[in-house]
Amino acid sequence: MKIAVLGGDGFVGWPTSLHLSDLGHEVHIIDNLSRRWIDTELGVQSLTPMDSIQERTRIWKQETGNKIHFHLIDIASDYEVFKKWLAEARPDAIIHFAEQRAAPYSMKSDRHKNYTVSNNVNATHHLLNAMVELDLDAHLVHLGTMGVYGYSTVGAAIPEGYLPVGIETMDGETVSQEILYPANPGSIYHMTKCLDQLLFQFYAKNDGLRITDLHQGIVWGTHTEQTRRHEQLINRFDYDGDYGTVLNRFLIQAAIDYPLTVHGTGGQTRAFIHIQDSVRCIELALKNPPAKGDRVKVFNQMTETHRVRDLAELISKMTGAKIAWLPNPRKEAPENDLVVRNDQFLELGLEPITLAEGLLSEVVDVAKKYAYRVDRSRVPAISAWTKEIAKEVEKDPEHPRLRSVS
Ligand code: NAD
Ligand code: USQ
Repeated sequence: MKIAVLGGDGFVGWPTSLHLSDLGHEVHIIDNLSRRWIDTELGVQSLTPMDSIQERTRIWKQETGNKIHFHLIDIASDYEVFKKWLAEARPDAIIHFAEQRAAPYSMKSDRHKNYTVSNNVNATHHLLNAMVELDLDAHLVHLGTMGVYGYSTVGAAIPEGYLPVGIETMDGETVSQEILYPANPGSIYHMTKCLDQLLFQFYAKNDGLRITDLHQGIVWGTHTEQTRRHEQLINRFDYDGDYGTVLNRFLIQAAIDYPLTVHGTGGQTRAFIHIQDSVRCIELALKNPPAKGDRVKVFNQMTETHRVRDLAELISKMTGAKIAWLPNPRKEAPENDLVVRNDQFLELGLEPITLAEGLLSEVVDVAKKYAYRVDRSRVPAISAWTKEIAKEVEKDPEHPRLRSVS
């Protein structure tokens, strides 16, 4: 297949591009490199030394003989350029990763909120709009988030996208319907993913676009089979307070002897998936497209759930790292349970990689190898969800340093 990977220079997009190229697909990465610019804005860099996208694709060609094409396009602001590219390339499938994906970055200031909404919503809408205009019957696979559901405990498993409901009619009868699970975003970033869901629902219904939305949990790890093949194919690894995600942050913190930064009581339960499973799930989704006229196909792309403090305790036991209990900069439930259905990927043959000491220590080894690149002052997460929380967090005499260490 000819596959366009929008956002293919990113943390999940790059290993996905390599995986698909390895399977023999013709891969075209489209990226505006905004993630690299945001590193510059924040004064941080990936833990791992990443080469330019041109250099990365050159090494891939040298190692495998396969060409990955790169096109520098901003799909949120260069609509005409993007449409022209789609019109000429006419890909069979499009994987859409190209959004601003960090919740803390999306909550930093009014400017960051505006940027996240306009970038993410325009990116998704431009893609859908252009596909209709060009009669492009490509299978669109979007990377969404578990965060569209919220993380509240209702005592029931979260279904894959749709919730069966009974509605009482005016005659007093009950009719059954399946509706999109009620959206309950916890940040501006997560809200844009909820808006994406509605855009998909409309374009599938109105124009018959074939769309799969993958509600993905937190991705951890760094290597995949292909990124291991050459030092210069290495994946990016974010550890800073805005882009680093919790488990990867704890692993790098353990490696540099920095107390593990647990927010609040660490009672938040979240869904997780290893990067190798993430790329495999995308392959499975590509092989199983919906038919024209079908509703949006939704998969929960996660393999296990964990409570944040349990992860911290596990890593602390494994590495001897201390745990720091910090004021939570986010507005989120201090404790929640989370049970998630993921039957569809399991039925399609996914064999989940679960949190095993071997894999965790492999990431700690990567972190130790590149520890010299870490700026410890960029580790604290200081982006606050509300002005009130910002005041509370700033009141802490040791802000942004650590408050209590156990
Ligand atoms: P990332 O920030 O590393 O990659 C996103 C890529 O998209 C970057 O290379 C960026 O330059 C590009 N991009 C952003 N806006 C663009 C635009 N307007 N035009 C062209 N390119 C643009 O993020 P990631 O971690 O690889 O996540 C990829 C997708 O998966 C995101 O949509 C994210 O919401 C979703 N996701 C990620 C995780 C995770 O834990 N990393 C979990 C669940 C879902
Ligand atoms: N947390 C800590 N300490 C830290 C960092 C985070 O306790 O140092 C806590 C947070 O308060 C939160 C939880 O860990 O309760 C998860 O935070 P995170 O930054 O790992 O994940 P999140 O903000 O939800 O976002 C990440 C990705 C996003 C994706 C989402 C999937 O950045 O793109 O959509 O995971 S999910 O969480 O399932 O919605």
